[in-house]
Amino acid sequence: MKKIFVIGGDGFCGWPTALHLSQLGHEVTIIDNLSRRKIDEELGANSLTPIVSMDQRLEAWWVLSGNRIRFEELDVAEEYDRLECLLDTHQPDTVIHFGEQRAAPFSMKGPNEKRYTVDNNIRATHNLLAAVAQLSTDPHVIHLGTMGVYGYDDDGLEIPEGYLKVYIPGDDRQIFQRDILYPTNPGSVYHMTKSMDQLLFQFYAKNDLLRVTDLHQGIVWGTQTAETRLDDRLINRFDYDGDYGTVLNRFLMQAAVGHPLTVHGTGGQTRAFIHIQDTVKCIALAVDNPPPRNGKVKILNQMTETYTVRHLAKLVSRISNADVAYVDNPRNEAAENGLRVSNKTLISLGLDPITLEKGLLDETQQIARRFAHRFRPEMIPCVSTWTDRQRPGVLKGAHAA
Ligand code: NAD
Ligand code: USQ
Repeated sequence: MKKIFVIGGDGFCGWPTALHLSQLGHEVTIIDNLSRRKIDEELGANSLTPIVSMDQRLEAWWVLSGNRIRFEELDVAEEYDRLECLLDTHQPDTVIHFGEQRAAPFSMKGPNEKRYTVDNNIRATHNLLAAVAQLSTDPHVIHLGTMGVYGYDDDGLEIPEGYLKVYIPGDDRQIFQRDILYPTNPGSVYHMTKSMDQLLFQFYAKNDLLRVTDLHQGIVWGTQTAETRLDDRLINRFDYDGDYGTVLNRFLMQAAVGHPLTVHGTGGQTRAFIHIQDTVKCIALAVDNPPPRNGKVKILNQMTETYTVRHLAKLVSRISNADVAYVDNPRNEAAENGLRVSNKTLISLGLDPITLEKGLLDETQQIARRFAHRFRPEMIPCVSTWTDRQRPGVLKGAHAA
């Protein structure tokens, strides 16, 4: 069993991961500055599910499971000395890094949010790497990256796991071969920070021989996992507002409250998806399978299915009778794109994915309908526009399909 630090362990992916690893017998410490809860307050938003304080969460877990999870309230981007001291004192085997500002619309709201996202994310990642490089032990760093670093060029190529073999013709017809990071093409300031993270990992893996796994994750849907279901005090957060709510969870919530499903533009954007239960399984697999100290970052694509946004709307509409509304797209993104992704490593390690077809109805009934009374209608529209050429994604002027 391992000593594991979970940075960002109060968040949507981090909390169920911390519980799952604790359930498996690992000794877990959560590090979080609780910034996600503070941003909700600033935005006037809330999790659809009622989440209790970190102290109450951990007390409930202790009573139910008999396992203690330690918590340190710490800003990884700002408090370098405390971070280094914690790592030195506890000497974790694995550090899982979820601690970043993760919403693309929030990162595009204005200069303050752009600067905060870059400052927070890049400094958090770099502080962690600099501190780990200082240690005498050699913890495995697992980072939650994103599929969005690859961009959404639609030319039919299956996106490989992080690296691309390229053949470059030289002057004398000699062909040079290189293994390069797949060229990044981020679509928001948030996604750009994840592209920049990649270079930080590449450098520290090469220079300090750090062992790093970067999980390029698709959009996570669902709410509950086997552990968060055990008690309402362990419930996971469910974001539905125009900044933090991701597309499928927003559609599920909209269907539950009788709001038309807000498809941006034509809905021809194809994206990669994964259920939250599979997220925690993948991370446990990554914990068990660290890369060798070979100077190279291990990059895995952590996704299970791809869908267009309009297909998702159809699926949700079919089980809920919700109307579908095509609204202005507030984002500067391709109206239509294809997406083929290789996820062969996690499948080969034993991941058996939860599919949308199987999990959707359950999710709608157990979470979206149950907590529908908590939703704030004013939080539904996506009003963060990428440039002044885009319009907010509001229902006004849109037609129901
Ligand atoms: P979240 O916002 O719910 O959780 C992030 C947590 O990190 C929060 O609890 C926040 O308080 C904490 N945090 C942020 N900055 C910090 C700092 N400087 N110091 C300490 N703690 C800090 O986000 P999430 O949905 O759980 O995402 C977790 C990670 O997974 C992110 O890096 C995100 O980019 C990545 N990811 C998420 C999704 C998704 O669909 N949610 C998909 C792909 C990748
Ligand atoms: N969309 C709609 N209607 C809505 C909300 C969104 O049509 O009401 C569309 C968006 O325009 C976009 C697509 O749905 O084309 C996906 O948007 P999203 O908010 O669900 O996902 P995204 O902004 O890409 O970000 C989320 C997480 C982020 C993670 C990323 C994985 O917030 O942390 O990195 O998914 S990925 O998309 O694979 O890069």
